[in-house]
Amino acid sequence: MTTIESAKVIVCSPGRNFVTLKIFTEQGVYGLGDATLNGREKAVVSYLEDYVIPCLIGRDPSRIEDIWQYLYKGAYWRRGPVTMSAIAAVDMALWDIKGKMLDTPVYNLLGGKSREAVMVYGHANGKDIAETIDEVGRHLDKGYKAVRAQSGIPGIESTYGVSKTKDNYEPAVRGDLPKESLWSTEKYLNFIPKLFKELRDTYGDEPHLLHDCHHRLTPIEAARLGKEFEPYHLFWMEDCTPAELQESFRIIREHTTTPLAVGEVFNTVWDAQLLISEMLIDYLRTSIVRGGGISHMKKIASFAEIYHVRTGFHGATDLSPVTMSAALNFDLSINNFGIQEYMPHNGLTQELFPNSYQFKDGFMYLEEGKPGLGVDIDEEKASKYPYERAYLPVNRKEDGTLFNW
Ligand code: CS2
Ligand code: MG
Repeated sequence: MTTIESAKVIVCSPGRNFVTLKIFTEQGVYGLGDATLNGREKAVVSYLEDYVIPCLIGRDPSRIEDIWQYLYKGAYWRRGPVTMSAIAAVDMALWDIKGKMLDTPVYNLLGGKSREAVMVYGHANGKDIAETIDEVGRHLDKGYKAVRAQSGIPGIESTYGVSKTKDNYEPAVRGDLPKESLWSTEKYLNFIPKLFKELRDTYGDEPHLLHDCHHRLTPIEAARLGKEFEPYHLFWMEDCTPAELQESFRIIREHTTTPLAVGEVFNTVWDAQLLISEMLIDYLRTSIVRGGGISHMKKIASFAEIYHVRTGFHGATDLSPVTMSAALNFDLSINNFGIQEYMPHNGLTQELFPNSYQFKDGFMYLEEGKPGLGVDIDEEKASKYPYERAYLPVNRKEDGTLFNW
């Protein structure tokens, strides 16, 4: 029997913070897990170092399910993004070890490939409609079949998803306190359908177009927007309303056929149980790093499959290449795969996290036969980029009311 000999947490910041768990077996095989929680990274570091790692030493790393249950039920205080990100990191690392010990990619342990490649969507954003249209065109020229479009809103100084520079949008801002922004739902609702009319007029019906409302509408406002989007048949309208109240999606569903995606902030099946079982959504966004790892996400995806709900994993740059590698192994294998978000990490991050995936013509490919997750971390290089606290922004309505960011 092999045992877990040690484990450590590596925190690095190649442009943004990442938290990586590395678990070592006595045989010298190690596994990696992503534990990055944007804006609250150190909380997960402590949860792992102070509470979880001591419980792992000496355990059999092949007992992935038992260790998952031990960390979930054994904590007494269940669920939540910190707890479930820590459990996810352990779970990813143990699947990585299992694949390496069996000399096979993790997708083979999950039932093998159901497809050769994974359709991804890119992020196009611009300060106004014209710039956003150009950015969508640039992504289509790169071969993307699916593009998310986010635009600046006239009369609002800055909004979610629109970056000043043209590289990918990174919302976490280094500094002593969160940046505050102002928001107007009225200005947004009166404007955003125009963007998608122009996009369809410009690029026709073929490209998959997506949009992220980022938790900012009430259910009836989301119903209105979904209806106004219908002529432009979006691939999905994401996070259209805060989803703690799962039954609120019944109102949206009654009014519109625009497909709904939700769940990047969820962390267990219980956050989505009613949304899935009442078919109130079409895509579940919960990622491997947020949703308790491969083991728990496999259970959620199987539950979702019964109700025609497909996966649409979150894949912003605040999920490390370890999560992307785990996600692609998962995406390749399950039947009810929908789409994978893909925001390319910067070159330095790619250097610190050597990986086996490659974008080509709108799809992501995993290098054949790489055992485990197919990703590594260059600890020596990572040590040169220490953690710097960064906060996600805080959002207020124009009258000062604290609102959803
Ligand atoms: C967004 C993210 O990618 C998405 O759909 O919702 O940009 C999200 O705002 C960040 O991941 C938060 O850290
Ligand atoms: Mg989102």
